[in-house]
Amino acid sequence: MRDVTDVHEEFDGERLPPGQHETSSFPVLSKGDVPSVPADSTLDVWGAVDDERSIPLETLEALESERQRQDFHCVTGWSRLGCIFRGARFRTVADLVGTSEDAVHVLFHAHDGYTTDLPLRDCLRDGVLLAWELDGEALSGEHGGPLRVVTPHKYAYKGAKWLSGIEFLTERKRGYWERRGYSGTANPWNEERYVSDTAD
Ligand SMILES: Nc1nc2c(c(=O)[nH]1)N[C@H]1C(S)=C(S)[C@@H](COP(=O)(O)O)O[C@H]1N2
Ligand SMILES: [Mo]
Repeated sequence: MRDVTDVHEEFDGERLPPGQHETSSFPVLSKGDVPSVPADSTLDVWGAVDDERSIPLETLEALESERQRQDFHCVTGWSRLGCIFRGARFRTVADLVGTSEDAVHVLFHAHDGYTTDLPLRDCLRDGVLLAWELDGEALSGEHGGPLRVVTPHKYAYKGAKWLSGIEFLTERKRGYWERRGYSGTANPWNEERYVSDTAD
């Protein structure tokens, strides 16, 4: 198992980022109800890629996967330390479709209409997983099953639950919360919560 709970060292911070408190439960935070995700759903990948694809979830789960220990920081102030996720790395999927030379940004799409965006380089890190397992069990619906993104180096709104698509972009498009004033960069150790905290 890969342990990425040391990611705070890269940002010269403590394991618990400033202004966060630790919770042992795993709260659920969604903008609406849990959407129904069809059993035969696919992960659609399009935009600035060589090979646009609709990947059946069972194909995705047959790719090389990894178990990781990660911390999870919600922008509203709670952190759950030491979550064990299993999933495929974002990078594995990027390699599968081949990213165009001018791809610089990514917009994640979800079955509840949620979107969130990140620079491509932030998505290619080891810790960014398309996850289907949490703490040894299939990811529950409320936590984003069957497939969600986790981004341990960012506030958790960067991790789309009920992932339906990945759009590769040549320039930034903003996601759901990013259009409503949340930080584009979302670094928990710099407390980049709202746009006024950051450059963008
Ligand atoms: N599709 C979707 N993904 C989402 C959200 C959402 O509303 N819809 N909320 C985000 C927010 S703000 C957080 S903190 C985490 C919460 O994940 P959890 O409910 O598993 O704790 O999911 C993120 N991903
Ligand atoms: Mo959040």
